[in-house]
Amino acid sequence: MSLFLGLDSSTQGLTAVIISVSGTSRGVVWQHTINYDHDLPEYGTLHGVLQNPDPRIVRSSPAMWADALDRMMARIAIERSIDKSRIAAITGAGQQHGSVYLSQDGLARLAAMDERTALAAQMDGVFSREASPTWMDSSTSVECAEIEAALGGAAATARLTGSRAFERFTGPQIRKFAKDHQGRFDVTARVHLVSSFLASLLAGSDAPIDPGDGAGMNLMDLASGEWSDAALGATAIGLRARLPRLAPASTVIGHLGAYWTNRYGFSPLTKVVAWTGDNPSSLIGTGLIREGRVAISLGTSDTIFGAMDAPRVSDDGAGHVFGAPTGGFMGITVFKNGSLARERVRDTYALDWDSFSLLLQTSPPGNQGAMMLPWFDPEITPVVAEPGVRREQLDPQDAHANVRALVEAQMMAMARHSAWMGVRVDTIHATGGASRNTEILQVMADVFGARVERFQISNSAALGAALRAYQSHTGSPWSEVVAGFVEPIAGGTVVPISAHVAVYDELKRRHAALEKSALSS
Ligand code: ADP
Ligand code: XUL
Repeated sequence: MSLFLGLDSSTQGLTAVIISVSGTSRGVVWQHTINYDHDLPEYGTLHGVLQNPDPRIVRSSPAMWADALDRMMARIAIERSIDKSRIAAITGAGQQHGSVYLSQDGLARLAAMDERTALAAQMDGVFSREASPTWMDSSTSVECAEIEAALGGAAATARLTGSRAFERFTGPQIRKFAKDHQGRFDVTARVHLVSSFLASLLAGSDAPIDPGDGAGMNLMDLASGEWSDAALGATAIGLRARLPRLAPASTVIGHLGAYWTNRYGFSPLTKVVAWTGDNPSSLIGTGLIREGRVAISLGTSDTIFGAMDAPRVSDDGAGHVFGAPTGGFMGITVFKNGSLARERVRDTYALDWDSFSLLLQTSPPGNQGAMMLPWFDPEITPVVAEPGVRREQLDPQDAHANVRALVEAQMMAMARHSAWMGVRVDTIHATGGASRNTEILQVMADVFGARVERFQISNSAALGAALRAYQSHTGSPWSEVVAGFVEPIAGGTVVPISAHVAVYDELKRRHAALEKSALSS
């Protein structure tokens, strides 16, 4: 029997999933989440990020991400039900696009962490930038325009890197840092992603970036999977020397470093596999190893994604094409006003999730014409730089109508802005924290006219990581890897109601018109 550990360093916390595989007998044996706000209050985050008066600037603490990893490993080490010596391989997933800036000393110290002292106490001088930009940051519009101009426009940038320049993508973020803080950039020896930084800590060496997370940087040539000279040149002078190498997600980058084996008694034979981004990892964790179906993740961000045989880049600039851990590609469209927007509406009317669901259940599909554009924060899809909620025939005091207007708007935006992927959606794999909410999934089923399936493990990014660790260790075919782990919950499927589907077919046209008029004003 072998164990495989998958980690997910996401916006609001770090989750671990351990799977056990012994012949045909397999299952999830342990899972645990560390929440940044509650469990590591000393870093002062709210929803995992640092507060800033400018809503476009959203950063977090790389020291906190490292500290959480240390605490998770400490927790696993004392867990009686887990035989640590049987953990054959570990890998993980990180929130995408976020970047970690290491000093020369910090880069050297990756291989020399002192096992007598907790990791958190060894972070002084490791970073050349103390606060890391996250995927929620939207402060780099100027740099996006500069990069696209240098690469021949938005469409040319998308053809080269898989996406036009997006504010949260790592390249524009690096460019802004290099322009605004040239001195700090000069003393930066390495720019890692959240994923490759944590992989480096585990392996005690400088880890590569995989094509799944690499494609979220506007720096990688999507077709070749190599750094693009043109994109690097458009971003910052001297960048190539500051980036780690690119390598497939299945690469074994080494074994657990001495810090972990000496401090906590993990086995020095445990392999560390390259990490990837949370969405590519969720592709595996929702079982989407072939083109044909999509998954919707209702996490901090709402995302809709699916495997792609060939990299068909979005014409309207809405979505992204990333590398998939299987070696192919994936299409994805991302929305920032996901769970936190739902929480805002829930809290405005003093609801809890049960009463939120009840209001959804007892209000009519189509909401009698009342609609919302829920841009509480700057939005990624469509791009909305100045946040502001729009209400159409919607009384702000009416809790019932606002709850339904929000969820309907989120689902209609997802359906409309994912059409570029060219996948005929008949089944959706739902994941993420809000996927446990059946009433939200009913609106999803009705808006898409598709069945929605749920799975036992709603943290598909951490499960996907555990499955990737297993695949990399054994070289087994993907269909064999996901079998038995990513099976729909019996009785958990939500089916579309045809009368409602017809209502939304019409409402999607009105939603498109409302969105267009809001964007043009
Ligand atoms: P991430 O991995 O992006 O940090 P998760 O996938 O763990 O996020 O999702 C967390 C979110 O799930 C919370 O912010 C919360 O809003 C949402 N959530 C949890 N339970 C429910 C529920 N019953 N109904 C709707 N949303 C929920
Ligand atoms: C993907 C994106 C988000 C983050 C959330 O492009 O920005 O889904 O990965 O962790």
